[in-house]
Amino acid sequence: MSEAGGGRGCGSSVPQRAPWSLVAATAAFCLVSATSVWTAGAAPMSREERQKLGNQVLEMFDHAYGNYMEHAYPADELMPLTCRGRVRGQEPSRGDVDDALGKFSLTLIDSLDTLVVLNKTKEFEDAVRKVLRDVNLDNDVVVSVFETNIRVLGGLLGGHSLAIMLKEKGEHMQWYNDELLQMAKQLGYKLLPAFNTTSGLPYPRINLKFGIRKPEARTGTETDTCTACAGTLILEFAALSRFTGATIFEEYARKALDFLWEKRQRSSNLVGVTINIHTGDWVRKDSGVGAGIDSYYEYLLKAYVLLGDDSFLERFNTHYDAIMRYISQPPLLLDVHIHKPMLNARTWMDALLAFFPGLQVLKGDIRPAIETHEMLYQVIKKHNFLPEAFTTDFRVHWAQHPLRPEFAESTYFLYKATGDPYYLEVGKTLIENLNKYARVPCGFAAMKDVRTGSHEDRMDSFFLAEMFKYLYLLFADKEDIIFDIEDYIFTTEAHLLPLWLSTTNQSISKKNTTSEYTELDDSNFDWTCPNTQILFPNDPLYAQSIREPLKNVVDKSCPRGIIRVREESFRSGAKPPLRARDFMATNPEHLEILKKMGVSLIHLKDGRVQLVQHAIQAASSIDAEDGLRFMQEMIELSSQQQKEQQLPPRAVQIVSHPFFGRVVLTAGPAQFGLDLSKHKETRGFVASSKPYNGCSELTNPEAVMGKIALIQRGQCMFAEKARNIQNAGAIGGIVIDDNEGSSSDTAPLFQMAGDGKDTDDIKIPMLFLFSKEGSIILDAIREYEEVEVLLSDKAKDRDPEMESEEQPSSENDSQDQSAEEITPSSQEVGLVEQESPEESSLNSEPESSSPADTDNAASVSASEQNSNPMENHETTSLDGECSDLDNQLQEQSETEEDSNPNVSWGKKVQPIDSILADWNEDIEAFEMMEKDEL
Ligand code: DMJ
Repeated sequence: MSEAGGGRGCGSSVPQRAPWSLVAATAAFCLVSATSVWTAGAAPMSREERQKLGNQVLEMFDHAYGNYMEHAYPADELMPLTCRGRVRGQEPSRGDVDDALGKFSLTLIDSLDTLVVLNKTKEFEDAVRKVLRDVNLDNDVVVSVFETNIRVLGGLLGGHSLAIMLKEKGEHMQWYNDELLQMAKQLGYKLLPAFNTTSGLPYPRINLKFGIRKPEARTGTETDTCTACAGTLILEFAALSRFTGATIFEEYARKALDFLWEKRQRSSNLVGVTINIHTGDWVRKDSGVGAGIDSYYEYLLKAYVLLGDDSFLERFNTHYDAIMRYISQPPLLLDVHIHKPMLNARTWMDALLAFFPGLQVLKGDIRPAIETHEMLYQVIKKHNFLPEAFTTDFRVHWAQHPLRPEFAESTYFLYKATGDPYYLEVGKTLIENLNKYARVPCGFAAMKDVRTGSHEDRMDSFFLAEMFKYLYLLFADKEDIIFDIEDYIFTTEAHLLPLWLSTTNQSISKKNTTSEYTELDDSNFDWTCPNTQILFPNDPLYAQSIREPLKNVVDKSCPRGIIRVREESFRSGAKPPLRARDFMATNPEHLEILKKMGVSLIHLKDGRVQLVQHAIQAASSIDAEDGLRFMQEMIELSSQQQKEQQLPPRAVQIVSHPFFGRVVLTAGPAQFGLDLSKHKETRGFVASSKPYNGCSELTNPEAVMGKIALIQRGQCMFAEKARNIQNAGAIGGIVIDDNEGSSSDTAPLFQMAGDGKDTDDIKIPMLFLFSKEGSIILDAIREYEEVEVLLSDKAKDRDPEMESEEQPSSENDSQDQSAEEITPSSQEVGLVEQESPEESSLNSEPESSSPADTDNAASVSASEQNSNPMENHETTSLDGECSDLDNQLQEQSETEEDSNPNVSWGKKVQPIDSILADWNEDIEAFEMMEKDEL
């Protein structure tokens, strides 16, 4: 890594124009490169081992790319479970996630520059020819502007950048004549109508053929977009302008960025998650570094690196200062409200924020990068992958994992910055987990649920664009790559843009920009690079010493809910405010506190209690603010509690040849029969029952005896089906949905309810599969006749034993187990089989609002019997006591706040009027956030 960039652009003396061709874009923006000789800490990894791992990455890429090309191309993506292409319109809609698919061979375009990084020049040459021959950018499809920009425009530009590099080298691509660039330009013009708003912020979607407003376009009525959606264009658009000389692209992207900057919340310097593209009002006022905002920050810093424009660095530093002041609570990064940045907006983090340590490396702020990365790694070690969201006490909040690359990206940057072989070991674990849990015969499948290990029929294009690049580069030496990676910058989709663009066609920069830049004083640069002075060059144990105290942070974590505690409570020796998780409706002291906060407690006839806050009745504005937070926490805890009352999903794993456990299907549980979470899995061959609906005595008992019976949904109660197959001697049952095309990808998990009577007589396990997952088993029977499956609460490792035909079936222990009684949860209202009039009606509890709500009041109901909501939380992930470290962390964060003279917000006494004015907005924003996310 070049050291030339070390220190450039740091501190308050912002350079006029950095000689970026000297800068290693990978990680050296503010860093001094680490020594490659490691003397202590994690053992160094030999060159052979690194080569072996690099080769493994190449083989994995071949498996993913080869299967896409063979079974899916020219479709946008591979469906690795059913081994075919995902063509939009031909599969059930998955909502927004499908907006990335424009019938333009997305995965091929997204993979172009990965082929060159992985030294597959011949394949690259073939791929470029295919793109030029087959890809049509004029389809009548509505696509996301953001996704099309980062994946397709970025993919074409990355491909072009490396095509001209190869051509110049004189060996490959000699025929190439900027054709990819011409396609990129064509696409750029197709995206421009999206910017036709008074604000200059783009519409979130566009029809590739008809643009925005035409009746045929079927889009253009949206009012909101996410901040990242509007703020992640500058790298691709500026590169397109500078490559082609057509200035309009860079101008439009700059205008959108200028507008976002103008709209930042001026007292906190934070931005919200979504913004109205016409008025510029913040629609969602929560703010973090993950979903919805992430790459806006990334592009400000990288735009400075690529374009050398000081204003981008100034903006980035201003935001970064705010992030470190409010959002960063090391090792956590927690969303806050833009107007009240000392208030946490939620108690969980999303997986997208895993890119942030990488960005911090690029900035040169290594310590928090190491801390957050270490925390994320421990979450990964616990669940094999990073769940889409996890709570502050590291429980799974959203269990999916679509093979996201962000953590690998940060690992790569941290390795480049520290040279610490620990990060190579981290990369090795990522490789192992991908092969062990996500690899299927036809590619790599996203995880539907990291807890069960079940799969989703999905392999996103970013997996090829990013994951393999970062993993390969992690283990590669300079000579393993056919060009100098440090001459390029990575876009958010890991596409490569050459740094020499900074000096090409630069006359367009700043033209038509609307923003006035305020003078920024030195305090804006507090977080800019000072850490380089205390970094590791002379201390090879630096990174390890930061990680060490965090090594048990996940395992030893205690539920903490919202961890930030307002400083003045401690300074004055007063008790910290009452947290929703601690609240006991029977504790007189708590009731007194509620009263002070303007919260009244209403006892409902059905035994529940309802909380209503009238801020105006609070004893002071501080108490009113505490009341607001208490109510928000209560709402969040209630919804979390509801979630946890759901039965978790189960897994059906096909273990016979040729699957050997590699295909794991998401299955819905039953509220009766053997509870697979409490007992050993059930393993057996499958057989279809006759009649297939299982609604009467089976006519083929000999076929299902000792096997797992397949039954179709419908025509009678689930429990009746279970009894019929049990009487015929089946050891388990799988009910397959009769709604053709239904899939766990698109429908919420289904729990099979009992029949309203006693179901203790049902001893066998019963699981539910949607039609698409069910047809994977039915197809397997057609093809291989004998199909053996494992029913469990979590997929088992595919160890070699599974591949052995001799493997004895797990004993079916259904006979000696009594069925578990399951209390119906509110979530079941929409999920139980609707087939019987006898079905018991289920209450939704707790309710989230009261008809008594008035303008200035919010309410939440909670069960009195259950007045401490945390008592119901699962504790399996908690190892008993809080570690000292945890307390230390909390104390540390409190002390840091105490001693930080900049943190004065919390001390301000806000007038009651202003609290009231913000009140409705907060509740609305919170409700919207909940709606969007749940
Ligand atoms: C990628 O498409 C990009 O990295 C984007 O910025 C957000 N995340 C996905 C992968 O997770």
